[in-house]
Amino acid sequence: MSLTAEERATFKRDGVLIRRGLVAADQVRHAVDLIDESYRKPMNPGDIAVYSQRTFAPELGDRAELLALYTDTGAAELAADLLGDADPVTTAQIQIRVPEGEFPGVQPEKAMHVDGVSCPHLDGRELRTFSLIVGVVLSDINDPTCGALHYVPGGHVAMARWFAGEWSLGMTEQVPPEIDREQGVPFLGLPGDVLLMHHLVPHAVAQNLMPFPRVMAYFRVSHPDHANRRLAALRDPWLDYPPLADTSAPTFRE
Ligand SMILES: O=C(O)CCC(=O)C(=O)O
Repeated sequence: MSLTAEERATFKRDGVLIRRGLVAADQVRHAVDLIDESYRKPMNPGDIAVYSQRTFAPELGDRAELLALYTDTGAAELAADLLGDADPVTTAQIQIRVPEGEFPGVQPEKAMHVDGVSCPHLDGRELRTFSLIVGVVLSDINDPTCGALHYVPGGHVAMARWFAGEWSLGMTEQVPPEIDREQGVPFLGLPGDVLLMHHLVPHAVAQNLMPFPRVMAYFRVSHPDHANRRLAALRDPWLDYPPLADTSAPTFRE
């Protein structure tokens, strides 16, 4: 499976690409059944904050049914197509937005950020970056108020400029003020839809005002050289994307 020329251009411009229905219904069902079983166990509201920063159902992170959402659906091929080459992915992250009505005040909105930089729960000098995030929708996300991910199209270019010119390691700001003020575009979709998002695209996550959980599985994908050049990859959005590096880069909202 590979990307079309139009998809490449979209990814280059927006930093985001969406493939609807990439994951087959039975693959979705196997994953949902597993997560559902774990979610039904009594949950301590105090743990939800920790799960929201790391992963829900940490015991399921290496389960074949979850990893297959990335490895056996064509998503891994699309990632390799963007990056030229990619390290194998060995864990799945489950992110659930719990219904606000059931767990009031426990899971506030997540502010605009890029993953792995200036994380509030980590040492500010520690980078836990990667190249590409792949998100698989596992519940109906038809309404932004059900805890949708909101992303800033083209924000990867603005973030690279900020990282290169104004940011320094150890700063607590996660994004510049103009990005912090953005509402972002809600990523809406149905189970089986897949999002491929550049590591520098800023995103926020809304509270879930619906009565059912919003469930996503995420896979963090790295170019094999990423770990040796984390800082440089924050400042050059195409360093980890050799197949895309030779075409001209758009500027934010050009
Ligand atoms: O819950 C989500 O959809 C995304 C979570 C997120 O932004 C993160 O884990 O960094």
